[in-house]
Amino acid sequence: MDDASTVSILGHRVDRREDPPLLRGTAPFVADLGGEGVLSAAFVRSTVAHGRISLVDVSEALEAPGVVAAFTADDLGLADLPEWPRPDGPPRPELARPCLARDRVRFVGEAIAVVVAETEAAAVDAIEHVVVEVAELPAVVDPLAALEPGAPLLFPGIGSNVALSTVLGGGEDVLEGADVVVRARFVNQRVAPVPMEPNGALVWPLPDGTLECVVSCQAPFGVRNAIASSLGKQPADVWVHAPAVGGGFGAKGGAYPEHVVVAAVAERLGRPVRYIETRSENLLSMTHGRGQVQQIALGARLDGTIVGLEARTVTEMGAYCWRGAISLATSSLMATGAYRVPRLSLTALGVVTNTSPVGPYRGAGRPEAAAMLERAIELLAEELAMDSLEVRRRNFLRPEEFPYRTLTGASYDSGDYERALDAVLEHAGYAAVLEEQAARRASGSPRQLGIGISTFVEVSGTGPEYGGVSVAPDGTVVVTTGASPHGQGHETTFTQLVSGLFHVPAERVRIVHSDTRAVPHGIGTFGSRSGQLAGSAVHRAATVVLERARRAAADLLEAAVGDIVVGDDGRFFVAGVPARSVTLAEVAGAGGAGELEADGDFAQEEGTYPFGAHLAVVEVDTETGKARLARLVAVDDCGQVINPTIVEGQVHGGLAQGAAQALFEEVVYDELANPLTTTLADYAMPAASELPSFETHETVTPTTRNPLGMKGVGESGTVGAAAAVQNAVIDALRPFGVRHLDMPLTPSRIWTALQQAGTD
Ligand code: MCN
Repeated sequence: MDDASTVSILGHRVDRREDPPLLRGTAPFVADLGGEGVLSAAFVRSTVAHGRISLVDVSEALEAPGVVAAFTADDLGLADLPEWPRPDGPPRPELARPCLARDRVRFVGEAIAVVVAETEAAAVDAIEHVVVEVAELPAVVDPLAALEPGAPLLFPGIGSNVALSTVLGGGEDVLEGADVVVRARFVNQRVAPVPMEPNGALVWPLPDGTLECVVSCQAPFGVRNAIASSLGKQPADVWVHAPAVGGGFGAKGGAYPEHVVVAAVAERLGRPVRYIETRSENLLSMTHGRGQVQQIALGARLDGTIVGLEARTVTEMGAYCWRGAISLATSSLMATGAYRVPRLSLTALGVVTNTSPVGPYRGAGRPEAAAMLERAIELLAEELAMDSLEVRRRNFLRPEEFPYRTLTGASYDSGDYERALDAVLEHAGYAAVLEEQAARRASGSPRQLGIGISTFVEVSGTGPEYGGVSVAPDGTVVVTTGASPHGQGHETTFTQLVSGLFHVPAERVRIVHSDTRAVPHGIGTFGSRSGQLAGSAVHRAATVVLERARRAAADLLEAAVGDIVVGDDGRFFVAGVPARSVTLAEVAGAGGAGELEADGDFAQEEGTYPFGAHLAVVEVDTETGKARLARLVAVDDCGQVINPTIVEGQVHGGLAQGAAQALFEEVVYDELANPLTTTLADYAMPAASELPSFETHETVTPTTRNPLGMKGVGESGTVGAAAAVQNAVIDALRPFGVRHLDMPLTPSRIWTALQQAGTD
C-alpha cells in the first residue's frame, strides 16, 4: 500500500459495466461471428481409448455433399503442442501432444482428422465417412493401476506411465516423536470445467499472409504463440483476439489442438474456417480438472501439535503430459496449508492414463491440497478426541510469523488465519448450529445435521503482467492490459482504478484487452492474478500519467506543479483557486497528449497468499442418503479490495464450484476407458436450485507485495468450499461410525456407507 490516493480508489461498490451487453444478448461470442463464406470444421474423434492407427482415409468424406476438404495428421504436418512448464525439469518432447493423432490414439475423443464443409451440418455428416482403422491396445484408467508393473504403457519409449515426479523434503523420519499418527487415502475426483460456452475458434486468412484468430480463450498471447509454433510461423504473423468468453475456469488458458488445426486449414484453403464444439465434445476434449489420489500420514503430539506430514500424491495427467503439471506443482506448493508443519516428506507423481488430458481447473491444485489437509486435520482430531477447531488453532501460523517460508518453498506474505476462523464461527452463529445438531442427534431424526469447517491458504498472482495508461486528445483515459477477462469484471475494476485517480466518470475510460495486436504483450487471466498484477501495472502507469498531466496543467495555468490538485470533477486547478481550471481533455489537447502515456509490467516475485475459513451446514437424510447443503458461510481474505461487489461475485462462483465437487460432480470412465459422462444428463452439474444462498464475509489483511495491497480472489471460494462441504457430510455421518468418504458425496455413496456402518 502506498499513499492516500491508493486508499481512495479501493473498496467501492460499483456495478459491473460489462454486464448490459451480456444480459441483453448483444455481446458477441465466437459462435455469433462468421457469416457468409465461412467454412465449418468438424473433427473425427477416436472411439477407442488406446490403439495403433493403421489407416485414416478421408477420400469418401471428400465426396460427401458440401465438403470442401478433409485432412489427416500427415496431410497437415503440424508440430506437436508445447508442453506447459513442469516442476521437474525441461519439457519432454517424447510425451508431447500431437494436434491430430498420428500413429496412436490415447483417449476416447482424441481428434484424428478434420473435415471442412460449407455448413456445420455438412461437416458433421461427412465425418461419418472418414474411415479409421485402429488396432486396439489394452487401456488403463486408474492412475494407481497405471503404476503397477505390467500396466499398459501409453508411451512405451519411456518405460512407465510416470510422466513427471517431484520430491520435497524427506530424508528423515518425519513422524518421529509423534504420539499419534493418522493414515488415510483420499481421492480428489476428476471433474469437468463445463464453461457456459464450449470451445470455439474462427480463423480468417488475411491478404498479407497473416492469420486472424478469434478464439474463446483466457490467454490470447499464449494461444498465439502455440498456434504460431505449431504452424511454423512467427508470433507476429498470428493475431489472436477473444470476443465475449462464456467462462473458462482455467480450461481455456491455452491453445487446443482444434485451434491449431482450424488455423492450419484456414491458411491452406485461403478461406475463413470456424469450429464450435458441442457440449458432448466439450466434455471429452476440454481438459478435465483435479484427479489426485493422496496417501497421507500425519503425526502429532497428544496436545494436537503437528510434528510431521508424509504424503504421496498421484495426479492424473490424462493421455498426455500437457497441462497437468500445474495442478501437481501447485498442490505440492500448498501441501502444508495454514499450519506449522515442522517436517515434511512429499512425493508427487504425475501419471498418464487413457483419459482426456487434465489441466488447471479453478484452484488448480489448491483445492486438492486444502481437501487433503482439512480431512487429515479432522481425522487427527478424532484420533485425539479433540475438537478439530482446537487442533487448527494449535497449529495455525501466527500473524507475527510472516513472511513465512514453508517447507514446500512457498513464501507466505501475510495472514491471520485464526481471525478468519473466529469470524466464520461468529457469522455462522456456531453455538446455535451446534445446539441444533445435538438436538437432532438426540432425537434420532432421520435428517441429521453436519457441520464442516475448512481453513485454507492459497497462492495467487505469480509472474508478470502488462498494464498501460494513456490519455486520448478528447480526454478519454485508455487502459491497456495483458489480462484477458472472461467474467471477472476487469473492465469495471480497472476503470475504478483510473477513474478514482483522475476523477473522471466511467464513460471517459476505455479498457483495451484480449487482443494480441491492440496490446503490446501480456500473459492472461488465470491463477487469480489479474487484479493484483494487471491492476498494479495499471495503477503505476496511471500514477505516472496523472503526475505528467499535473505538470502539463501547471504549465497551462502558469503555476507551480506542487500547487496543482485534481478536483472531484476531474478539473486541474491551483489548490484553493478552483475558478481557474483546465480539464484533462484541455491538458491532452494542448499538445501534452504525447507525453500522457506510461506502461510497464508488474511482477511480484513470490506471489501473494489469500486465505479464509468456510463453514458448511448440511442436512443428510439418513433414509435416502441425500445430502442437502443448507448453508455455506465463507470468510475470505484477499487483502485490500477494489470492488466488494465483484469480489463477492467471484467468491459465489467459486463456492458453487467447490460445493458442486463435494456433492455432485465426477467424470466417470468404465474399465475400458469409455467415458460415461458425456452429456449434462450424466455429468451432474448442479443448478442454482441445488445450492443455498451463500453467506459471504471478509477479513482484510493487506499484502506489501504490490502497491494496492491486494491478493487474488478468483479461486478462493473453490479452495475452501469443497473441503468444508465434504467435512460437513462426514460430520453428519460420524455418529454412525463413518470415518471418511471421498467426494462426490452422492446419495448412493452416503446410503451405502450408512448401510455398511450399520452392519459393521
Ligand atoms: N478483485 C478485487 N479486489 C481484490 C482481488 C480481486 O476487486 N482484492 C477483483 C479484480 O480486480 C477482478 C476480480 O476481482 O476484477 C478477480 O480478480 P483476481 O482474483 O485477480 O482473478 P483473475 O481476474 O485473475 O481471474 C482468474 C480467476 C480464475 S483463476 C478462475 S479459474 C476463474 C475466476 O477468476 N474463472 C472464472 N473467476 C471466473 N469468473 C467467471 N465469471 N468465469 C470464469 O471462467
